[in-house]
Amino acid sequence: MRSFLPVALTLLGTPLAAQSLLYRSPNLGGTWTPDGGVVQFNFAHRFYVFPAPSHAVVNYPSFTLAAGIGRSLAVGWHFGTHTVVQGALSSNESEFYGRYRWGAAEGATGFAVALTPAYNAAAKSVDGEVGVDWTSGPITLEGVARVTQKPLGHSGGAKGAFAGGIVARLTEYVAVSADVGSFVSPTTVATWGAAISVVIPGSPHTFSLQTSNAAVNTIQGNSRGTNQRRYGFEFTIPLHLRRFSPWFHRPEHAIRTNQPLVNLAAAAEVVIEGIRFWTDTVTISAGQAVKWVNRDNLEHTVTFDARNAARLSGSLPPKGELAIQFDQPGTYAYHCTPHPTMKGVVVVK
Ligand SMILES: [Cu+2]
Repeated sequence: MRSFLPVALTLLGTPLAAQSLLYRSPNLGGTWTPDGGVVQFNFAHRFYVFPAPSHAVVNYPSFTLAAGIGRSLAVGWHFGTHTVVQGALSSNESEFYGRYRWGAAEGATGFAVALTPAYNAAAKSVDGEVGVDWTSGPITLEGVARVTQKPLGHSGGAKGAFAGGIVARLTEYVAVSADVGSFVSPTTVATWGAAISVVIPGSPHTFSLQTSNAAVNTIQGNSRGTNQRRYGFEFTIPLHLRRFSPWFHRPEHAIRTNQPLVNLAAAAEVVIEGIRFWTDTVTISAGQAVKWVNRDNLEHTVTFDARNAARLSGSLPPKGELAIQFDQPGTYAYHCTPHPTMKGVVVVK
């Protein structure tokens, strides 16, 4: 069926740069939600080396799996191992959470607030977190307030916890971060953490080297200090479900290619630089293509507002290009998903 379905050609297509360790410290879950249609997998591994003579190593792997639902909403699962706390039924800790985020997109200047209700299956506890972060230039400040109904290892009922952190981006690719936190209780050990994080160039992945006295990534685990100095790393992996769409759709719905657009001359070009589309409106004829050229070291998207144009949308890797051919006359408004203030219009005559 050719009716509306134009041809979208993506050059150097990669998944969106999603959740980034350059905007949060190691023991704060952050306020991030993946974009709709993106599944985020973050793997963190910390270990502790016992002093001499044993030098035994204890490993504390944990992961986060989260899916974006529409805008600013996510559901996820935190899983941590070796939660050795008195009263725990298992040495593993699972937390299921939802999150709603208001405010600026991750990495954009301004405030963001996230509400994260959760259920900790190991503690059989209803937990929650309110997180706030503020980003300006190279600095992000973070603060969270947490409440846990039944903290692991404590018999005294519900407890609150507070934590704060700071991230300083030294370059586009490298950041250092630190945080502290604690349950509101004189008998618990405060948490601390520090990390150096990097963007892996040309990829949507970020990686950090960390040291902390906390083990796992749940609301409770992020609040629970130990007397061990642990070391480790975290790796973030966004998975764009659209990548897999050819498995579910017939190929004529969208043709994507990594080949250069040799024969498809773009009738209009839109430059992206400084988190801005430099041409607001371009006008072409049906059958012609528009090319977007990304001069930023950031990933951007051309995401069409209208639902029936959604399949035209695409993403541009840092310094990448995207060309989209329009078969049908119409007015196509679009924006950039990570930077919603970036807007433009394609008019097809
Ligand atoms: Cu953008």
